Amino acid sequence: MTIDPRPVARRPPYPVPRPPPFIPGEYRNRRPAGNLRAGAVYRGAFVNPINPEALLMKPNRLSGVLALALALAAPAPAVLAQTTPAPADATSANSLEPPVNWWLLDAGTDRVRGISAERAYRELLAGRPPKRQVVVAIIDSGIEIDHPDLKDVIWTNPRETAGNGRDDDGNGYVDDVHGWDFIGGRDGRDVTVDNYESVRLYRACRAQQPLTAECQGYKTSLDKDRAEAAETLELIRQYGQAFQQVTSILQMHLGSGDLTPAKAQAISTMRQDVMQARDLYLQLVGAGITKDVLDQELKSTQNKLQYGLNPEFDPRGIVGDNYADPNERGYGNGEVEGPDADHGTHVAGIVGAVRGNGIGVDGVATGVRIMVLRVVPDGDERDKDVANAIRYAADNGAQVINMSFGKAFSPQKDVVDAAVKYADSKGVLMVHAAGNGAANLDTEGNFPNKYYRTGGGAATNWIEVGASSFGAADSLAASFSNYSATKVDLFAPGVSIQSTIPNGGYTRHEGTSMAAPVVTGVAALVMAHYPELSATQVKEILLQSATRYADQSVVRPGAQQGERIPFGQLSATGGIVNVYEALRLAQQRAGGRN
Ligand SMILES: [Ca+2]
Ligand SMILES: [Ca+2]
Ligand SMILES: [Ca+2]
Ligand SMILES: [Ca+2]
Repeated sequence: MTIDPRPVARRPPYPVPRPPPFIPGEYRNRRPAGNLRAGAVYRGAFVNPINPEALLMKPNRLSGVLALALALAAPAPAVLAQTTPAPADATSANSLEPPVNWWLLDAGTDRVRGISAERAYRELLAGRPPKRQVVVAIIDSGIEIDHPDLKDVIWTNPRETAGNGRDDDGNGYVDDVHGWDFIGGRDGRDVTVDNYESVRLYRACRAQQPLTAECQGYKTSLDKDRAEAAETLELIRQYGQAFQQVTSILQMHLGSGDLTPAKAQAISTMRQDVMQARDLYLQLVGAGITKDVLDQELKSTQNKLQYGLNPEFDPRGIVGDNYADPNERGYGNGEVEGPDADHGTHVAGIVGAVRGNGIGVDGVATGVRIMVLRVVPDGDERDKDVANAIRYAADNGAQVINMSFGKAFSPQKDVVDAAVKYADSKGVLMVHAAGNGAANLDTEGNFPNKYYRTGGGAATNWIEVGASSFGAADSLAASFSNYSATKVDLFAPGVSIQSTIPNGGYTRHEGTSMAAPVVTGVAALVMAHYPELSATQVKEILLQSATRYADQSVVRPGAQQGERIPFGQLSATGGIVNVYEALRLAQQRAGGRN
């Protein structure tokens, strides 16, 4: 196979973002437009003008930090002289958020471009229970299976006895009760962090001296990434200091009691330094930045240097497989939550958090059971594990597979392709997130994908999903979403999506990682109500019934100067998935029965 040695395309620093004007009656996306890049799990989109691709697995708040850091050029105390007044509505971090379930609402009746799920349940599904349970495999970072809003919809392997140390159903996996963890060891240990694929490629080729051109390419890329991560680390440190200074000035002015946005807003004084600190503080709060967020970013960037971008670090020994054999099966462990299930738990809730149980959130679909396949570490997932997880899903009854992850290199793509081909032949629908690089996928590698590397051809039962947003009409495409008029099929809501997280919690995340499970949920719901439809038919129904915004002029993701482009040029359909219309079309296709 050929390996593309080019580093992922880099983009020059983007212009300082300014908040868009607030349009009454429309929800505003507070995220500044900019260049974004994320690999591994597509959680959030992370604006990092210095190192677009090194910032993986980040909470999205950093975008605001770095944007502001850029805007302010230098950290405190100089920063205080350069602040601009905070937007009037920045007094609460929540004031710019859309309704918590905006993505389930209807463009017509609710004036927000959701997927019309609530309307579908109200008008089409009332009194109509699903005709079958649909098993949805979620290949991700692990899922909290006892989350109160998920525990009733987690798949249980009917033919496996838990904890007896035997492979009761003979599927090659011992005690696989709710799925499988492909990045854990027999002894119960789990991989938490791993390298990026380009680092593994460099490690594999560096012994041969002199380095081949390809290997030199990986090395150059790695050196650059490390230097940039170090710069980012310094920036975060400086920004932490500035934040600290601003809050201590305000705290001192206020005297006793906690500093809150409301208290800061109420401050009025002749003292310039206090007023400037107040304005900057309100800007920070408006961007969702807290000390915790900064601490998190610091830790995460340190991890990157220590693990993700460190060729001397290789955690694979924990798994204990023969990594050289890409066709090996059966390694891993049956504990599927793992050490950091935030991303996978969030994805799972979007698909199937229990509706109407009076707690937490409502997922898209009723009638689903979620199979948990843990493959994605903090770092790049490995092809062998992706392939095995797809095969596991296809062999153990999954009808839909959600894949909210991706990477820039895929050295064993043939193994993944074979698994995709297998799942495709068994009529399993695969849904993949397009990624958060604000990139055109026509020109940038993004794996896995439906195109077979060897022999040509592509999977049929595959949907590639970009992320859409609420807010002004021209922000319909999320500013971080990858796109392509041929390689992305449709868009789905992926900004400010409230869903489940570990420890029984809930939070908002953004990313194409959130958009893919919206589509997965819609597909599963259609399958649950129309068992007679094939995966291919369901895919066609979702694409054909998507709400078309082809002529809507939108800001192109990653555009330097807010360049506009028709939404129709960002995907094959120019549409956003819609449950209501999908169910209606399914009804017609199924022959008008029910
Ligand atoms: Ca088994
Ligand atoms: Ca067993
Ligand atoms: Ca485990
Ligand atoms: Ca619920």
